[in-house]
Amino acid sequence: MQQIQRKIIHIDMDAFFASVEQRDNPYLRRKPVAVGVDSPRGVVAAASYEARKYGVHSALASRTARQRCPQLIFVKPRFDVYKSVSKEIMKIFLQYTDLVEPLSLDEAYLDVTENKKGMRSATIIAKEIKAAIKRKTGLTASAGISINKFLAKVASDMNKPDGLTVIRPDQVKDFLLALPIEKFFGVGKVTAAKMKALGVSTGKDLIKFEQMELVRYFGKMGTYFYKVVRGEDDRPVKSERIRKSFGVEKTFDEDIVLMETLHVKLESICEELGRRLSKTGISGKTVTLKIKYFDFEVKTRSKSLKRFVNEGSEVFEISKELLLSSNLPRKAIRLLGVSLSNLNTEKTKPVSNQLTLEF
Ligand code: DCP
Ligand code: CA
Ligand code: CA
Repeated sequence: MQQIQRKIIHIDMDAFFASVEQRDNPYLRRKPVAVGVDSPRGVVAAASYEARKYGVHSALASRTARQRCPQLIFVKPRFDVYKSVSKEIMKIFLQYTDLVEPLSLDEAYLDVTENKKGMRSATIIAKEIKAAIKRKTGLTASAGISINKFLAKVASDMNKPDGLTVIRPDQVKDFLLALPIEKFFGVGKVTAAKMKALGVSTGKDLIKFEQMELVRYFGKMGTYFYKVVRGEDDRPVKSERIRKSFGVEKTFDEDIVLMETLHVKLESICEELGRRLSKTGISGKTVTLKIKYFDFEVKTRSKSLKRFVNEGSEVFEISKELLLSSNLPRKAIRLLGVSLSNLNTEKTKPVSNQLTLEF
């Protein structure tokens, strides 16, 4: 069966928080700016491109940033403004397709294979989107265009700022062979060191490994590496609009770091969910925990069960486990949400497509 070739765009705003500050305060333009707090324990959230020349970047200690660039100007973050810019760009994306998957405030995947304007060129769509972002917000974004999420994301990062990078189907193979291993999404410092120890520094080295070997070295990620280096990544763009779920979420008055406090909040969210479930008679097989951090990054973790659950206490036990997932960022949390999906209200599949045995 031939699969249709998808057209995926990844859009990411340039130096997002810092660019918003430079837009709103002309004094900051063309100067090294760090968004963050200049206190002994503070860190840089975002650095303007002028500041990056000095080695100042996100997550760097403010103190170190100041040492690297003495004339660095610190600006306090204004999350409300970033959030409203984010809403504006999401609105632009939705003019082209409903298949929009935001990854954080400043970036999203779009599947434009079928689009609302009947346009054939994803490159022209990306150009129009960049122009609309500039017109509506005064800011620049970088776009990556390719056949899957992995390649689109790598592409958007290649010609920042104000970049537009296309990896066409006929270029995919050569592109991946030449790609440095650090650029493979999911390769952090630890994995990069492991790869180097195995003699892997580009896609060309990676593609020589059998899937089994990669799984032995990298666990589940091994399968992912085996596939993406071959240009295979069939993860769909998941829009929020078509999700069928039932949930409760709560934004806190103050961001929370302490695990004990988070447990208390989580329990009350689950109790509320349990009350609503028993009122409506709804139950579900999948529990999803949603976490929004202080910087509006959103992560979700899910667990699927073989049976339906509808009790708050049971949902609490599962979501508590999910909250402890080891690969979640450890930073202040602004919102927790718990939802159930795979609901008992969904239609079950008709039995007619069962295998019938011929005699
Ligand atoms: N952010 C943060 N803390 C981090 C990383 C990012 O608060 N450790 C915030 C500030 C950024 C925004 O999220 O402006 C977007 O993050 P990106 O990683 O996309 O970085 P930038 O948009 O700042 O720069 P780039 O042009 O490289 O995308
Ligand atoms: Ca960005
Ligand atoms: Ca981003």
